[in-house]
Amino acid sequence: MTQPSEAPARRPADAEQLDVAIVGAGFAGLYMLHRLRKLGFRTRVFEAASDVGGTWFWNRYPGARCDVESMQYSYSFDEELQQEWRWSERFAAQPEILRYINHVADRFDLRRDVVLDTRIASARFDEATACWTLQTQGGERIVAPFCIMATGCLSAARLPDFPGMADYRGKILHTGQWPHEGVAFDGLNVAVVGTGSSAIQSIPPIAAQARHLTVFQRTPNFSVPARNWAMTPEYEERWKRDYAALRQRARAETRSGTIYEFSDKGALQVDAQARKAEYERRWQKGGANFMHAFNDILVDRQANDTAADFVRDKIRETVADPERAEALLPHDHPLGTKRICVDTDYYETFNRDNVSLVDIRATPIETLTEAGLRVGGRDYAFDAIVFATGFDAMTGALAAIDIRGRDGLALKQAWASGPRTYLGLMSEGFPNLFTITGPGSPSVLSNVIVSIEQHVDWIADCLDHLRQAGIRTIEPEPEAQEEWVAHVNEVAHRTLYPQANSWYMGANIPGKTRVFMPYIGGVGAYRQICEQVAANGYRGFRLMPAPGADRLESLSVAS
Ligand code: N01
Repeated sequence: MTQPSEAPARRPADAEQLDVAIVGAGFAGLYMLHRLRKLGFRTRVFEAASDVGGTWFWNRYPGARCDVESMQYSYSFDEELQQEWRWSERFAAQPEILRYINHVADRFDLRRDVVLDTRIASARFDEATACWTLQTQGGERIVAPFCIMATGCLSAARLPDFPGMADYRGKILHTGQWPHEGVAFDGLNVAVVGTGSSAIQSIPPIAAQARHLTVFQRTPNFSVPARNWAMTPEYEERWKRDYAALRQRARAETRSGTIYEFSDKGALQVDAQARKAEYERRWQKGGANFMHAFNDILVDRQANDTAADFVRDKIRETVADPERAEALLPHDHPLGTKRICVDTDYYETFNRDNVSLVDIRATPIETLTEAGLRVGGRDYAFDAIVFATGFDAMTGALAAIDIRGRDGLALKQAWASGPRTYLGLMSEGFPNLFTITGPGSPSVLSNVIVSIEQHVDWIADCLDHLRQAGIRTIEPEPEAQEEWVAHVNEVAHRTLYPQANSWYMGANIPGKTRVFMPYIGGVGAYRQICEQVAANGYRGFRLMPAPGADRLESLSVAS
């Protein structure tokens, strides 16, 4: 393990000039910095938090853990790194992933170009100079011809705006902004609002600590057991022996960028007994591998029903009180069309004496009160309320920055009826502004590190090409963008996904346009499309040459 190296970068001097400004120091921003620095670009990363880590810096709630296996949820860009790092569990917990990110930051000496505690408030494109000016919340300015948003898809935590929020005297917590000093729930009467992945992970450990835990559920969710285990030398060795080839397989041959045990059969191609046996086998092995028991679970409603029925039966078997089990059964969406949850003892927790479940589907939370909250005229008192209410996904972190492109066009305005991008990488009207894992790319439907690496590599190669070709601006052609948006939508509607009121659809945010945001075509196919676009002279992008020598100044190669 490397020692923490450099102190974080100094604060930006006013109107600091860079070649490329990167926003966000999570997995995406750090790798982007690494690539661009190697190419000789003057680059810095601006990060709102007090340290690197992105989502894994903020989501420190009890039980926070990745549901992609750690041997796969890690960078692949450096063979030595992937050989030397040792994961302690099949599914790594948040502290270990954060240690890993810090290790990477130190090992590649990235910190000296990461400016911490610096929230970017606005980004404006100036047509005359073809430069972006970023302004920090503190008023400092950074000027660069290129700007890369590595702001994450699940980073704008969302607290519902219940009346009375300010009146409540207890502790308000959000899973996505967990206090760094931790929270001791011992002896406390606690509420958790929400039953998504964050809630499903945090409910068991909170219940184990609190005097009493009340879960407020609006929509029951499907969850499969993680069956986490301590890493074995054999399993680790199996991956490391063949790491490069396995990573390549995940990148090129899978939809989700993760190697699972895939099936070439549809659920209805086998008889009921064989189907059940297959679900049972996967249930016992644990993890999202369950979703791959048959190849049509996410495209055929009847196939999906067989898997959903299996999980509902498991819930009935696990939860002792039949009425409570019934209340926990998901019925309103096909299995997996809201992200499948992966848990440790979630359903079992509802057998504890100190856990209650309140259904707020028909009677929503009316208000917070001084002592707690009110539902259906009944007052509940709590020492702490944990909001596991999710994120303004995919667009929220971008919308939080006042981004203005050509002619002062606001990104929020351009995306008012849903995000419009070409390949999820750029948006028309916003030249030289890239988004890593932006809407319209596989991003949240994939092992996100695979998608991050692909985008970072594509953007780095693109910037290198632009520099060599003397190109001043790059921007999608309107027709290419329209076609891509239509394609993203069309592919999504070949699946069951749009049937759920999910955050993929923007449905969790009141007033947000409902459109399926990520690209569901799969990381392998998507990678090929991106590569072909680049190989064909960045087909679908408008590349404008620099007038005279200006370009050489604005895209200097650091010596
Ligand atoms: O958020 P969510 P999350 N009143 O939006 C409820 C990733 N992740 O933080 O379904 C009452 O899924 C809401 O109810 P409903 C993963 O991709 C990964 O849990 O909208 N309830 C829902 O139950 C995941 O999908 C990992 O009716 C309200 C919950 O709050 C994504 O992050 C771990 C409400 C929000 O669920 C987001 O997960 C954690 C209101 N006003 C997260 N508003 C792993 O890798 C919202 N809810 C394991």
